[in-house]
Amino acid sequence: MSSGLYSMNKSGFDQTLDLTKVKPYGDTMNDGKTQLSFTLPVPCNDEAIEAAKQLMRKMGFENPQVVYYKELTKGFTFFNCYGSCVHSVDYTSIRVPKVESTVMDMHETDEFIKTHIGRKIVVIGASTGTDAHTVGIDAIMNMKGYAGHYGLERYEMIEALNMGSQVLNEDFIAKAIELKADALLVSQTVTQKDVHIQNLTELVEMLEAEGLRDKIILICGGPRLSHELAKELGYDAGFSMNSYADDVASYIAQEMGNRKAKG
Ligand code: B12
Repeated sequence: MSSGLYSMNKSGFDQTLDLTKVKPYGDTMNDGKTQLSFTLPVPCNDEAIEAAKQLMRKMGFENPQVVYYKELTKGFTFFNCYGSCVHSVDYTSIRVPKVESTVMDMHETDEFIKTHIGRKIVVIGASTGTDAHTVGIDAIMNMKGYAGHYGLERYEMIEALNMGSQVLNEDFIAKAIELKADALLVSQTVTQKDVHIQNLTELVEMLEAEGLRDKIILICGGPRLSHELAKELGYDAGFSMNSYADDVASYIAQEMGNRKAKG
């Protein structure tokens, strides 16, 4: 290991990490090496390969290489390519809005709820609108949990109801009223044609019309969502990939505690 590094130094490879000019890392620092894949709506031939390379140069990649290509169907060709990215970003200037809460495990959250709320809290979740993806919301709510994190159904101090997928916003709100929900969890996986924005915005508007928006902690999640987008759309918090029940349960408990403290 150390002799490898030594020889790399001797061979003159760039080892400088400048966080104000970060670019992809392939074999050596700052080589910009990137893999990307895309499909072109052209027949699978030599001209298609050349078109893919020209596009990559226009995208800012030097030394474009097509390492795999295949006809998807007549008139469409799929490519896997490598190239060296000429651009860089200033990592030091990046600030991403995040959910501000301390992540606790299930037992800590249950204790927190007992101490600070003094009753079980009601959480209802669903994948709303036309969205048929259930795995994300199940990962958060299911008793068995996901990736070693127990879901909300397992929490002693949370009454959790998972309504499943393709739940209409009307039905979601009706259930929230019936069960006096403290928090609503919306999962949106499909973002094609911005359908998630429509669904998520409609729910906020309907909750406002019912006079419920301020009384409920409203949370959305999904692989293409972010806390920043969630806030823009009128949600209290948004969670994305690699989030677990612990994250959202901690947030709900602490947010309810904060609201209670403020009166
Ligand atoms: C399984 C799957 C399906 C299954 C769903 C079965 C089911 N019961 O869920 C079926 C086959 C039905 C399906 C259908 C479709 N699918 Co699909 N599907 C997938 C796939 C392969 C996996 C999704 C998944 O389960 N991920 C695992 C879970 C655990 O991850 P997750 O959802 O990100 O959840 C985590 C976080 O995001 C977060 N989270 C999620 N929700 C919430 C909610 C809250 C409140 C919180 C706090 C956190 C949170 O926590 C979770 C755990 O960390 C993805 C591709 C992929 N590999 O991701 C495509 C994918 C999501 N599908 C896609 C598409 C396009 C479709 C269809 C439109 C295809 C079609 N033309 O018919 C249909 C849509 C049907 C519909 N009406 O919704 C696209 C979406 C593209 C986009 N950005 O819009 C993807 C990305 C595939 C692709 N590359 O094109 N699909």
